[in-house]
Amino acid sequence: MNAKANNTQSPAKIDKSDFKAAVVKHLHCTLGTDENKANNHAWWKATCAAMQEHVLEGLRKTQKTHYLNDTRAVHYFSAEFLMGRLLSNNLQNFGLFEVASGALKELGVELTDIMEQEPDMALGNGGLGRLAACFIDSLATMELPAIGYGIHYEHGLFRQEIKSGAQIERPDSWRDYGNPWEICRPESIQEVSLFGYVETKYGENGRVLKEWHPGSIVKGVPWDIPVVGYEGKTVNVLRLWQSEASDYFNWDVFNAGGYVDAQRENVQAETISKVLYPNDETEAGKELRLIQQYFFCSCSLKDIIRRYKRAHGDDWSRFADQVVIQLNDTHPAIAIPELMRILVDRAELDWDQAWGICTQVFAYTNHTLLPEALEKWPARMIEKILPRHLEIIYEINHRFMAEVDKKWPGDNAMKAKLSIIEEGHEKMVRMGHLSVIGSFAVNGVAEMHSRLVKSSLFPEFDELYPGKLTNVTNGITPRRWLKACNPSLSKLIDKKIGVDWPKDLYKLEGLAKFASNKTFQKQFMKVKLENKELLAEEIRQSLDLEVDVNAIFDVQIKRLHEYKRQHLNLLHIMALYRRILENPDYDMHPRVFIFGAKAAPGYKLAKDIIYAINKVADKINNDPRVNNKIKVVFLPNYRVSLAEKMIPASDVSEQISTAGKEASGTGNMKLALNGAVTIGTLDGANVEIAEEVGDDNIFIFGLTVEEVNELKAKGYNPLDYYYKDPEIKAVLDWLETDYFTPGKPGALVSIKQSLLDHGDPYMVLADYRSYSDAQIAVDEAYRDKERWAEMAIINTAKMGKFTSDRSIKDYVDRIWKLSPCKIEN
Ligand code: CJB
Repeated sequence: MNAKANNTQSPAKIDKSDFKAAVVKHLHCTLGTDENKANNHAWWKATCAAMQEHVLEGLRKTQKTHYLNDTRAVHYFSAEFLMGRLLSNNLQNFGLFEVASGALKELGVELTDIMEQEPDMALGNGGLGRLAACFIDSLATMELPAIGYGIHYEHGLFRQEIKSGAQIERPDSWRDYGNPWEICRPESIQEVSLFGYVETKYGENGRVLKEWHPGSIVKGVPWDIPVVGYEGKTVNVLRLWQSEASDYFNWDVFNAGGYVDAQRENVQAETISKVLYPNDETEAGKELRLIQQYFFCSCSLKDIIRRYKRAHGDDWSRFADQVVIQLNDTHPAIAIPELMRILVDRAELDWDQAWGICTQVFAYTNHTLLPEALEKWPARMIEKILPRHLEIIYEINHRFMAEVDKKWPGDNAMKAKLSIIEEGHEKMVRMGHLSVIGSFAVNGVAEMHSRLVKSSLFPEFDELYPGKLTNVTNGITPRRWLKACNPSLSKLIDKKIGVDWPKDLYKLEGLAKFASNKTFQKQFMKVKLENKELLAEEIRQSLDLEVDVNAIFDVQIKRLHEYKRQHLNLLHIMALYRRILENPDYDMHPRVFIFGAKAAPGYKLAKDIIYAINKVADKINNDPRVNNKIKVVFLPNYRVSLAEKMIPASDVSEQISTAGKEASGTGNMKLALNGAVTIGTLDGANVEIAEEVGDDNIFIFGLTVEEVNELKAKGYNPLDYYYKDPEIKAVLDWLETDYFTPGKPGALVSIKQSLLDHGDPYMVLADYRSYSDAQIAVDEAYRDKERWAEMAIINTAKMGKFTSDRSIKDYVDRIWKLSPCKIEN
């Protein structure tokens, strides 16, 4: 064995033989197998273990340096982190991808094959969770002291299977055979209290003291996932909490007299971190979900305070200098009353002093305007689970109401509107209001969204707290979303403009001057074709379906939601099919429409749309009259690792949400970065993408936010469009027949009903014709090969703004006020 394999030399010095020796060592010593017996899974684990040596050394150095420098750090609280796979990412970030690939080749193993063994870490639903993952990548890359805090779900987002066209949910078991990256830290276990009652006591000077006697105590066990920055200098950590039964039984409550009920209410401790709630955007209102939120916030705050006290003892005066906590949506908003409880009840600070600290520590990101996604909890539920927190929330609100009265004296309607408590037949706690009141900064996630947060969601808060509401446009990490997922394009870019772009994405601008260069166009489109061939192979494997790589690959990948309007795409596909049936010479460039989407298990219409896409696909793909002009592909189990294969192969990016509904979108950025041209509405970050690439390099259609609002105010009637536009009528009527579902007439009718009988809430029909026209423009543009290549290149070249490094810089400058901390090798 190579002696160097045992030490922790700098990754920059690792060569093929070192890496080979380390992998073999782990095959033998960690996995108890050998080169002849090992299957791909064992090779994958041994390769991860070889990498993890460097990862952990980087982590150790980073933590030591941060400790010695007593750095201010950001703590990113998020119920979701959609990490995907880590091997390729860690290899790339340490600059060891080629070394590992060569080493494994000499051992007779393909790195890309063994990478396929890694289960996705799917501890998130979609955009919000993936954003958190991109942000911690950028934080480490920019050498900023940061910790991600979340939940160590035993089961991440469900695995989707498609049976006879319909979505079936299967449990996700990402850790069944062990996860090579995570480290359990039993030395940092925390205890979390739940249920019980509050006792009021009187201390010295008549001070009111509150004592919470919990009915139940659970253990939070931390699991650390190292987060390797690009070039491997800083290795931060993602700390995820797993719930376990506490060894400690709360006799105190039991003895206090008949609190059997409290015991009955006791949730099974292990269920808390059992499963990720699979709803994207909507709130389930389930007790267990609130417990999950409180569980991870409480563990994380105690962890932060433990670390702070190690350096500062009981001196709270510097807490807000050292700690900033970013709340990823309202899911962790319960952290605000929890910190108040710790400061007032445990540390015995005055209320005002405690509130002063809180409101300098928390910042809140809003990710949606959809009313159903704005979290509210029944006050009675909070009272039962967290009785002391409800008291604190009432006290925060009481003092806040006094502020409102000062600003708008005697205006009770204003008080009712802004109150944290929504009065009604059931009192509800508005977590959005709590978050705005308890934070020093509130941001939306794209210019347009932030404008709407100010003007329509929280206008009075904007008046009350001028400057608190701001914008930070989302971004994506170019390390994963170009360098790692599209190696051929990355190499081409390296050759053209140098290798610095993954850390300074504005450098891509250097490609713009080659956009009309014929040779570069050919090279760029050759890479696209190769990527399309790879995806075609994936489609063959997954669905046993042949697709033509010379066709336009038109891709819509995102959660299934009415506002994202996958059904608009579907209606248009059906219309094209109809045009071809009516006129076999219908002139269009062949197109493959490719979808990837999971629907929340309880979201009936979303599941119906998946079913409809699959049924329409069956029919079209098997109809010889279509003559291969259209293929429809629904790739099951859309997830990060599948996105990494679809995005590099896309020609057209579908971003077709109703204007005003998509807060930002980040898939739009990933696709454009990889040279896909967007067909989209003026919604979310599409607006900023259009500004960057210019109107000639994007296909914008549909109503603007203002037009949507005007039409709604005027009284939108989808029937007007149904009767006026024969194509719309024909397509919707088609859904009612059994044409796509032989023997089952009406199986697709719920889509028609939602559009005609239920008022078409997302104005699909109002935008249909303009979408169809934009698609004709796409078709024409694609036929001009050079023009299309130019557009694709410009899209890649102009994505500099959308690196998550820029988002993080904006957070740092405007909100977090953090400084980088260099880690010496
Ligand atoms: N978003 O993924 C979610 N879940 C929610 O509950 C609310 C919003 C998405 O967040 C992304 C990251 O900010 C946005 O890009 C996306 O528009 C939004 O829907």
